[in-house]
Amino acid sequence: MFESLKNKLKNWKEKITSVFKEEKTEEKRIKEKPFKKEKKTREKIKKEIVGKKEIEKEEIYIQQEENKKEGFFSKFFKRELSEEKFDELFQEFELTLLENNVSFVVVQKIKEELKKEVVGKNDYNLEESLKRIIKDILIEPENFLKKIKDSLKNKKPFVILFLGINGTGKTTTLAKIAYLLKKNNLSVCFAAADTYRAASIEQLEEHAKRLNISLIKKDYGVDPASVGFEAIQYAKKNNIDVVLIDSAGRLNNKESLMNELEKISRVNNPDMKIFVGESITGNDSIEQAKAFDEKINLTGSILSKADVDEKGGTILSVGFVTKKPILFLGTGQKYEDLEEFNKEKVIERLGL
Ligand SMILES: Nc1nc2c(ncn2[C@@H]2O[C@H](COP(=O)(O)OP(=O)(O)OP(=O)(O)O)[C@@H](O)[C@H]2O)c(=O)[nH]1
Ligand SMILES: [Mg+2]
Repeated sequence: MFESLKNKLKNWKEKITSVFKEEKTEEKRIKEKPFKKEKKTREKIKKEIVGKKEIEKEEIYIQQEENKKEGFFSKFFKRELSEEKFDELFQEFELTLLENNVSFVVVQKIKEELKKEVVGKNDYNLEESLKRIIKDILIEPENFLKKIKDSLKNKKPFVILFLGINGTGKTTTLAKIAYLLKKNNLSVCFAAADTYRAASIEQLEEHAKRLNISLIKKDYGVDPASVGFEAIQYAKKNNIDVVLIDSAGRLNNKESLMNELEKISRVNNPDMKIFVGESITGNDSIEQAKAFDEKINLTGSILSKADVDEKGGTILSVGFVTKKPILFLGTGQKYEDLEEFNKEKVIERLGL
């Protein structure tokens, strides 16, 4: 996971650090040398010139020359990394970040913050700065199970709607969540509200069987909002804690399908609306999350297929762009392959 971005980050950190070291060495060398030279000249002049007035004149002259030189060196070298140099070095890094699925706004944010920390500073710790900046960009989610358990004290069932475009892993992720909830002693039922895609109901039925969970289904082609509604009624009657509503994949630019999703949300009033996107898709996932959030106000996202994501940029960007946390990462095809999102873990994976 994240190998590509991790390696690129490492290379860039080394590069910028070596530029910093070179400038420091150069500064030391130049600062020491000219003053030794000036001292020598001064002694020589003192010996050569006779008469107090002349010596005073020369003293002033030499002092002026020294000041001039010191001014020049300090101006140049006290700014360890000039803004121009930083921009030049960042340009390459910017490309790397974009190539690794980091969204443009996040790249600009990193640039702006990093600039504040390193340009014109005598000393800086690039690694620490990058770590802090990325940590600030990521959003730590609330504890998922605690949130559900707290809510159940006041209202039952807790309803979660899964949504997103086609084939991102919505149904698989829903089943993984069911497995997690059951493991934590919460009862669950499924609403087969993808009444559109062929075999979608049978797919969910298979998970229901394996996990020993009740499934509420209707025919293909019926209003998906009504399936959610029935499942909630079933849960109320049977004292079930959590209803998980599957939904059909839909493109965020298809207005009628987005309106249908809004209806599912309005009718069933879910406690959580979770966008399931692929972590490998990059900017597309980020744009989709934004569009779904604008339409139905997401609780957060789950990014699937993080196990095959070499880049990691989507994971860095989705939260920042939607201002909603990533709740989990999907890390494989088994029920256990769901990892609670954790800032520290992401930072660690990036080698920071
Ligand atoms: N490697 C990997 N594969 C995953 C992950 N999550 C889901 N998949 C696979 O992605 C494929 C699509 O998963 P589904 O759960 O059917 O996706 P969906 O969003 O419900 O698809 P539609 O209902 O057709 O829109 C399946 O082959 C899953 O096994 C994951 O975290 N890692
Ligand atoms: Mg599905």
